[in-house]
Amino acid sequence: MDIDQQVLSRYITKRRTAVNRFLRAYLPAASCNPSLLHKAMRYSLFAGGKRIRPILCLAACEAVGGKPEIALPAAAAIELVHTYSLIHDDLPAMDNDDYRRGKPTNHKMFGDATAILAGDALLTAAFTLIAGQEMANSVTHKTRLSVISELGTAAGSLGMVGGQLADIAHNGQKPTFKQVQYIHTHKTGALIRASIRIGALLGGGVTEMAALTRYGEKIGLAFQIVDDVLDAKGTHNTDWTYPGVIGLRASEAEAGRLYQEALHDIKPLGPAAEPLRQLAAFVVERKK
Ligand code: GRG
Repeated sequence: MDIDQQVLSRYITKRRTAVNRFLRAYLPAASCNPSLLHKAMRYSLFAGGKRIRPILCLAACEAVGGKPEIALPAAAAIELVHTYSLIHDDLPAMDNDDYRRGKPTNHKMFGDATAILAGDALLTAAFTLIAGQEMANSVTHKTRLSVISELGTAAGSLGMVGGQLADIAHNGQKPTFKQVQYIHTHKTGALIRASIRIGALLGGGVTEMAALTRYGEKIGLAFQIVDDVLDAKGTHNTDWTYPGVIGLRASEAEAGRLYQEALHDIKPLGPAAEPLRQLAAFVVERKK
């Protein structure tokens, strides 16, 4: 893969810093009442996530000729939704994980009830952010409504939450390829697809939207397949994963094929889409 590690790493660091700075300023301080809740929200939000979804959002905005600053609040909102999903996913009633982002999970630190509420508050903060002052001067009401609709649909029962339910509801049955594909495209893919579409919307993209949507779908699925492959090389149970149903080698090949197709999809966008090309390579080549 033609990936310039130094350029990409600088790009990612710059965008990640902008997202983190925005989020630090936006979220109520840990001392703000109710302090326990704000502490818990900030604990998971600043535990060291890669920020890949907001960075993809900013890159999609650039790819259609928009200034990334326009998309920054929405990109930050996407990270709020993502962090909520991780907190809830780690709960005893779901995956029951002790560690996330290299640190004890939210419920291990603050207890189940506070973790549920921290997740709830992060999810609602995402929509308050998009509807609030942060985007009022730079984005029309109509576009903001479209962003809210994209994010709500991707996060909800027809997207991430629906995929999560399918993932936890299978109770030891043997998976079919179609079932695993549904889980991946919904649980993980929907929010990544929305990150791209929201960035493109805010950048003023119209004719590019279909191509970017296809790119987002392929990169979203590739992201989860790579995650499965990394897990399969570790000690995780692989039953309901791509390696579990089609094998490790075929999963790696499938991620590579999706990457190539995603590049093909955005070929007409020219040099402005170079960050998206590099980020696609980052998604399929990452080691964590
Ligand atoms: C509980 C509503 C609800 C949804 C959960 C995203 C999700 C749906 C669950 C997380 C569990 C998981 C491992 C999902 C696969 C997607 C994935 C690899 C998430 C981790 O995303 P990264 O790698 O994490 O971007 P960081 O920490 O870098 O943000």
